[in-house]
Amino acid sequence: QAPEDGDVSIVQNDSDGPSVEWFRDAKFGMFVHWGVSSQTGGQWRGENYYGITEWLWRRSEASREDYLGLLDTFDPQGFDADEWVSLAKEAGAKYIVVTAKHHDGVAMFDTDFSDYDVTDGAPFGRDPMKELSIAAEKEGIRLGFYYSQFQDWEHPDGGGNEWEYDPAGKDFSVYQQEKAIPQLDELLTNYGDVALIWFDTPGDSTLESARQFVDFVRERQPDTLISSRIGHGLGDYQNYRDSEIPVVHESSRPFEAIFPHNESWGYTALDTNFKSTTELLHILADVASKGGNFLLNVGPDGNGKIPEASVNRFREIGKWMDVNGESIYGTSASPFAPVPWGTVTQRDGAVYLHVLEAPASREIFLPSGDLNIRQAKLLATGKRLSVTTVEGGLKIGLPDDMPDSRNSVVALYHNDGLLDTASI
Ligand code: H79
Repeated sequence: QAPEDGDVSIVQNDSDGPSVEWFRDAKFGMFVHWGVSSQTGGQWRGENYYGITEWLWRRSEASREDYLGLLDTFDPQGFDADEWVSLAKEAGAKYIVVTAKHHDGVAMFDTDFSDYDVTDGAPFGRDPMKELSIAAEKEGIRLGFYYSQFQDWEHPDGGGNEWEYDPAGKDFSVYQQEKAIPQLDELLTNYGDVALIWFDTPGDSTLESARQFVDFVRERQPDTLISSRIGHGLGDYQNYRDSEIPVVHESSRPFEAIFPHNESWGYTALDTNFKSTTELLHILADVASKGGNFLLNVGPDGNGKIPEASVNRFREIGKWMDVNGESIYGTSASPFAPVPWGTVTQRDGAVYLHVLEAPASREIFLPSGDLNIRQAKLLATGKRLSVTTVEGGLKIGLPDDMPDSRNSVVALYHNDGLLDTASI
């Protein structure tokens, strides 16, 4: 079953919830899936596990001893929090979300409420969440924690581990009270400002249980945002399915579209089919044109290193952002129906045309004649472009040599303020 975020038609946000403005404006973030299973890269005990490697325990149905034995070898001496944070920064990401605890139940931070953490329970002996929080604070980038609130395959009463424990004898509230809530307490107490808690897959958790998580986060850090995968229509922003971009985003909550770089969130040695930079830049423009954030994943390996292919792509995105960031950060959804040559974003007094496929005619049509345009130019070069009023809209002339074959942005500066979304 695909992870869904519950019934989004019943949004039960508390009206005095945290401000989502920074999140709405951020537009690009770095997701990090890292855990003890990252050591295997999908190859374990003579078997190849193609696809999502963070599900290794469930997929292999290994015994508790065997899977949790991966802690005994977890010693990523190559982990450097500054390196990860600098890469995010260089790429133009405004926030980082890192797996503090995934479904396997292993804490990637120092916890007093489980024996299974990488600090006391592994040779590593360091607290990577602590190191990341310090590095992020230093670089001025926000840090959020992924915390699997329902599935916990290590705790006998955790959700989603029926192959290991008898469901009939389980009491989810025991897990919630003795592990999940106390660990969230640690994460919201010992790591400075927590930008968000990325709850995932509500499973068959109850509304009461979800409410308890929300109330607890609010009480500890009132500004911390909560993902909609807490379920039951709760949460401060909306997640869609993995790798899904909505056709139109209709909720008043901001949204986030999440993508892995290849076919796994956790590190895999079996899949080098990374999405190209072009593809990633198109996703970025597409998501922004719907008004949302693009959260792009990396899966560092068992030594704490982000795969070179991901590093290169993040750097390329950063170079594009340096030139074209004006058309992404702080923008809102396109006011136009879909256009064949690309996507559109806007802010007060500006419309940005993301030309993903420049037509051979070197002319693009915008279905609005109402724009009171002062200037049209290519962001990359500053080159002025011609704008002509034609039947039903505007025609913009493009040069033969577009500056960036992946996405060249045309900025139209006008005098009409912010245009009504989807009104044209
Ligand atoms: O953290 C990432 C995923 O591990 C997590 N959400 C994203 C952000 C996630 N939780 N649930 N799912 C994804 C759905 C996964 C379903 C399956 Fe499977 C896992 C299908 C294939 C692997 C079930 C278990 C069927 C095969 C193994």
